[in-house]
Amino acid sequence: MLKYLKKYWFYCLLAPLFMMGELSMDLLQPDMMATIVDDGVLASNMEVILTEGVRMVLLVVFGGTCGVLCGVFANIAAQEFGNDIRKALFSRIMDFSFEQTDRFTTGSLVTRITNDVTQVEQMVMMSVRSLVRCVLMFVGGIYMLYRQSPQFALVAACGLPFVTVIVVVTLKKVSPLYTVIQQKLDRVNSCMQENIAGARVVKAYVKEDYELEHFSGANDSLCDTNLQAQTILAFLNPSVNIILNLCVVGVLYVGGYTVRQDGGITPGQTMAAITYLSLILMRIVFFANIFQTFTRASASWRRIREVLDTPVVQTQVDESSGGVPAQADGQTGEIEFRDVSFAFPDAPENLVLDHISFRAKQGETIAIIGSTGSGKTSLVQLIPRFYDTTDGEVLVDGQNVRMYPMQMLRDKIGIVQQKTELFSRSIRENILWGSEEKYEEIAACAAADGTDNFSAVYGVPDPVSRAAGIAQAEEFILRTPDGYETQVTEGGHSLSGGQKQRISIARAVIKNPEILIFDDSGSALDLKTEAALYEALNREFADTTRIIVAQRIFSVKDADRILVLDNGRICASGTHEELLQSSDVYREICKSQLKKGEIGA
Ligand code: TTP
Ligand code: MG
Repeated sequence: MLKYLKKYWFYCLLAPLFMMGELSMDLLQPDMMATIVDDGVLASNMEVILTEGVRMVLLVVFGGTCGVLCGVFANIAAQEFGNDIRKALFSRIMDFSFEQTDRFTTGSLVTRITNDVTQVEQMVMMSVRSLVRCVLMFVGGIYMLYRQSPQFALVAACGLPFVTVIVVVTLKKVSPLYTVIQQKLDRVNSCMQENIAGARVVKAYVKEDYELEHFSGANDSLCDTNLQAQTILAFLNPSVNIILNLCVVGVLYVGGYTVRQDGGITPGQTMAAITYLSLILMRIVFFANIFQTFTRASASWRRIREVLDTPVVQTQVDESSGGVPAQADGQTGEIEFRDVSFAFPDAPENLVLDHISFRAKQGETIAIIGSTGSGKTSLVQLIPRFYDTTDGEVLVDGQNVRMYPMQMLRDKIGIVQQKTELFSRSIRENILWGSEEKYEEIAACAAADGTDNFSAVYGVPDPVSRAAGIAQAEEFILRTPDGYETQVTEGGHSLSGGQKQRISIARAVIKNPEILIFDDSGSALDLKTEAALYEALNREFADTTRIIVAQRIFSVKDADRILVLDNGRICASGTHEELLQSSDVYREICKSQLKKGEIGA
């Protein structure tokens, strides 16, 4: 934690300094009050009352100013610190692999980056402000009490052990509950997240009440634990107050007993002593508060550390396999699977891919067909290394994908995933997303030498409209009122399934990658549009290796090679005609789709 605080050491130093200013004023006041009572009121000396009174007011103003400054600096330190941690967390979460995100759950990650950071922030705030104040006030209070009379200090010494025992017992009971509370908060957040994101499904199944109950369960459980903690804490203040009041009785007794003796304790001193006594004993309660904040924060910090300490598996280049590959000439977009087996890390016994071997040369179109759950998505996800293989090797341009720096590998690949994800920005930004820098460069070059190179090569002045054209998205985009500037709502809810798919295709195409992967990307397109898409791809991306995952024979029949995937195994491969001859599975798929007239020509 110090690593993150180091940057703000100056504020962490200033805050306690001003705190000391405020505190000294607080400690001096009861003493001055004693003077006013003893030398002013009892001696009927108006002058003392006035001068001491004015001094007190001035000190209060000075103390208040110090207090404000302390608060400001403590806040700067805590907020900036929290800000840094949130950024660090966010950046680490962005680097997570899919399985790492799955393991933490989205709800928990959201709690960690919001609530947990707030707890830790609070702790920093407390450390530089309340903790310092507490310690100094405790020590200073004892000193001032002793100054009034050593006998008073003795009374305080009798009360202290009792208060300490009460506080320690309470804390022992409460502390473990905080970890539980954070876990339960995770559950509430997960539940909320799922339901807000899945509101459409919940409504479609009229499951609001059921989900409400589910949510209430998680919420009640959180509430119970919170109540449990608060109930224990509720005993703290009254018990300490009892001890405090007993001590006050002690002070009054000592004061009353000696006040009549010559040179004994004065009434003013007795009054001051009572104030100091409550200052000292209440500090222990405050200590308990601070300790609670620390316990909560340390539970939170542990959870933050879990995220920050999670190693980024994905971006690590596997050094054992020989370091970063050099770009070999003439090898652009070759893919090879060498005896690849794969199981998801959370279910290692369940082989999703079973000894897959195939090779795709530059410019080839490989189609993968198979029933749902046969492992098509899993297979293509291994190419951009969303997951690592369990066994065997995936090679791109003759090099194992594990050897590439992530950016280099993923720059080669344009993948349209099965589940389209759009951002709540304009259509143009969604398409350009991931390729902005590249096109800013082109635009800058064009502006510099006055030639429109892009137009010269592609016949269209704008890469976005070229990509949209290839993806067959241009037509519907231009029909929207704002064209490319139309804002997409969160999750792309303002667009149809097919429209979203086409924008995702445009986003992959605009990268001009060596390898294009379409995971079921034609599924929401009508046959005419899909045919136009493949035609455009053949025209513009003849040299790009294409992998097309599909369920429909229509989408795969023109591919150079079709792999028929069945239960994680390639059960047949070849062209459409070859497979019609050789593969029963393929013929079955054809037959079932022919009935619906989908196979086309
Ligand atoms: P997929 O590879 O997703 O199957 P698919 O793409 O062929 O199916 P679809 O046509 O419906 O898109 O899944 C293969 C198997 O892997 C399936 O049995 C479910 C399992 N699986 C996991 O265990 N964990 C995961 O995270 C995913 C995505 C799949
Ligand atoms: Mg799939």
